Order: sequence, then structure tokens, then C-alpha cells
Amino acid sequence: MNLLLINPNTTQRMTDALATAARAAAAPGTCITACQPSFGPASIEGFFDETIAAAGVAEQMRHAPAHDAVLIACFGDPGLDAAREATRAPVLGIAEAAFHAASFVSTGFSVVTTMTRTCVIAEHLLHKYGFERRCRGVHGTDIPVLALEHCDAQGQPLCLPQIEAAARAALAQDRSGAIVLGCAGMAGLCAALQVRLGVPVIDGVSAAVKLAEALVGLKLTTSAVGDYALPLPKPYAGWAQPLSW
Ligand code: 2AL
Repeated sequence: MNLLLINPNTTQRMTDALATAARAAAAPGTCITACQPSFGPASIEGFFDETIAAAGVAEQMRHAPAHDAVLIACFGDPGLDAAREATRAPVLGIAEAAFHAASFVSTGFSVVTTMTRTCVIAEHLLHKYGFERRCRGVHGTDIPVLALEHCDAQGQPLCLPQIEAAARAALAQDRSGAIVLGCAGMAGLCAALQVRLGVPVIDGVSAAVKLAEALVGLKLTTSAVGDYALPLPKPYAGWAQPLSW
């Protein structure tokens, strides 16, 4: 199957890293194509960033290559509903995928994310998706998204001890049984954190890949009836003109 991964931010290094993480999770028959918007923020760390990034996701969906499933690889799931209107293939956001996966393996989970100001974005999603009773806390580390990739001379991510400490504190404070990583850029930390913490650690990128494969295997498509019907045809003005239906 062909899986289209959209990194909603415009940092090519991060798009490449997300493609690598997705390929590591994918089954042998899954082919991952990764892309990013032609405009927008280098990283998504607030509402303004997210609004522009959602338009970038819509742009990529408008010109999307053939695909069997789509993965939106930012923890705010920007543009998820718009993407579902634009294709009949299943579309997974990494936050929604991670919340589902964490709920299969724990009675309650904690989210550990990047900037504290983005906690409210995760909290809004938990309410929107109906997971507020499964999530016991959302915790910021104030690590900027693009600092997640900074490594020491041995190639070890510099942020790992800080994220491990935040996760340990969250597990104790929230009485939770699993950790959801609250940023796509944390995908490469997942395996090490799971060993160190001794609890399930969920990276939304790999969770979304596996859930996308399951949905495609079940021959489930995004419903063409009702809310997710194709956008109604109408002119779009200004820079959005090429995106009109
Ligand atoms: C994110 C993410 O996953 N990618 C990005 O640019 N910002 N979300 C986050 N909470 O840091």
C-alpha cells in the first residue's frame, strides 16, 4: 500500500526523519512517500503556527500523489478534518492514533510534549476526540520542536534525559500506565524511553502507520456521506485560488 506522510511544518530535515521513523514501523508492503507544505512555519508551537500549517496540509492534499492512506505527522493534527474531506482514503493524525493506541494498553496515559504553551492544543484534541477520561495529564518540557534533533558527540539526543525525567514525574503524578509522546519529532526517542521507563511509550508516527495499515487491510475508507463529503465546488480568492474545488 502507498502511505502519504505529510509533515505539516516546513523543515525538510524533520520530514526526512519522520519518513525514516515511519518506514521503520511499516510492514514490508507499505511504501511511504513524505512531503511538506510549500509555505508555513518551520515548526508548530502555537495556534498561529498551527492555522497556517493546516492550510499547508490542505495544499498538499490538493496535489497529493496516489495513496491508500494519509498520515498527518504533527501532534496538533492540523488540517485533519480538511484532509478527510479531500480523499476517500483513511487519514490518520498522530495525536488521534496515539490516544487510541495508548488506550488499548493502559487505563490511563500521560502526554509529554514540547513547549508548555502547546499543552492546550493537546487538551483541546483530547476533548474533541473523546479521550479526556483516558488521559490523566498533559505535560510540557519547554523543549523547542527543532531542538529535539540536537545530539551530543556520541549521537545521543540531548533532550532524552529531560524527557525521561518529565515522563517519570508524569507517571507518578498522574498515576498513569503509559506515556504518549506529544511531538512527531520525538519519534526517534520512543524505543529508548520505553526501555528506560518500563511502561508502554507511544510514538504517534509509528502508531498511525500501523493503524493505517490495519484500516486499509479492513478495506475501510473515509465515509463519503455527510460530514466528510468532498468540499463543495466554489472559487477561492487570492493565494488560495489553486486550492479551490
Ligand atoms: C509539533 C509536531 O509534532 N511538529 C511540530 O512542528 N510541532 N507538535 C508539538 N507539540 O511540538
